[in-house]
Amino acid sequence: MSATSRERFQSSLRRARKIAVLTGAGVSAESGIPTFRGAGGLWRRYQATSLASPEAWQRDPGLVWEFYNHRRERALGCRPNPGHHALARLEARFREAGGVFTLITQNIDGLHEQAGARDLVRLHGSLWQVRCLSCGSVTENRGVPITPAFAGSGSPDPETRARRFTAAELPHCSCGGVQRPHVVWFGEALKESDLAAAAAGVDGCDLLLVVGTSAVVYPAAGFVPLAKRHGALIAEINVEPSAVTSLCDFVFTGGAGEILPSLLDLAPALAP
Ligand code: BJW
Ligand code: ZN
Repeated sequence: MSATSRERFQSSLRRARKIAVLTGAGVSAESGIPTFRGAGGLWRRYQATSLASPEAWQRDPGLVWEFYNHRRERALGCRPNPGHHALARLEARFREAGGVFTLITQNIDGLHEQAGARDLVRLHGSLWQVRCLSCGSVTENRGVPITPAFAGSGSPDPETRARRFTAAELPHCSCGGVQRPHVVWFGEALKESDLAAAAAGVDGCDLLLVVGTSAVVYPAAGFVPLAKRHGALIAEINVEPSAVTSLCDFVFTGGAGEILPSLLDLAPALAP
């Protein structure tokens, strides 16, 4: 990272009145949550659509729950890293100074919330919420295992043919309906109000930070060209180039947990 690039970025940060941040799995990598694609990514071991899809749910809901139960188990012991904390501090400081700040995340792990993020748009739902397929109610559920049948089930094997879990062993709502993870799978629509909140945050922003995302999944990735078209400066923080690197005015290469505190905390006080 050259000093010039950092200084130019920080001067843009100082002048900004409206900031949006789009985060992906990479921001949580240093907390111990695996990313989806790339080295150590989840999708290297499981086909992207084999478990996080409506088709997989239709085929074998127990296998899908085994996958999410395993991820909940892993995420339970994970804490926000310095990158999550730096973003939460920037939000607090920027708001105090009268700026508009929107954090848009594709992550479902809850680590931004744990770090103190306030104005957060969770585009792909939450690992810690379940939705009833009968009455539609969404409830917080932090239980690990998700039901006693999933205790010690570990990492699922999509190659396994035999169904391991019966319908009765899946989580159920008080109305009797089966509950599914409250997350957005491929081919499913994102919540309109979340899309509207994200679009409002990006619309007219001076600066968009794109942190730890491969930017290949839509509509989330579309917020980057949208911000660019509206004249925002774009800064990327990632360990490697993404699908939107060519649109970026600033590219900071490295781990979010290392780069974000040094980049954001050194910026002089904002004065919108
Ligand atoms: C670090 C780091 C460190 C590592 N520091 N960095 C337009 C064009 C083409 C296709 C489409 C389109 N519009 C829609 C589509 C289809 C589809 C899609 O986008 N497909 C593409 C893959 C081609 N989109 C959808 O289906 C969406 N739905 C939709 O559009 O519905 C339309 C509709 C309307 C009306 C009715 C019905 C339908 C839904 C997308 C849902 C995505 N869901 C998932 C799973 C969520 C639940 C779960 O977690 O299980 O979301 S898939 C997965 O990908 C997850 C993530 O949020 C998402 C993005 O991944 P992310 O965060 O970018 O992670 P990685 O692993 O890809 O990247 C990690 C990055 O971190 C890398 O760059 C590393 O280098 C970096 N990194 N360590 C900083 N320490
Ligand atoms: Zn119900």
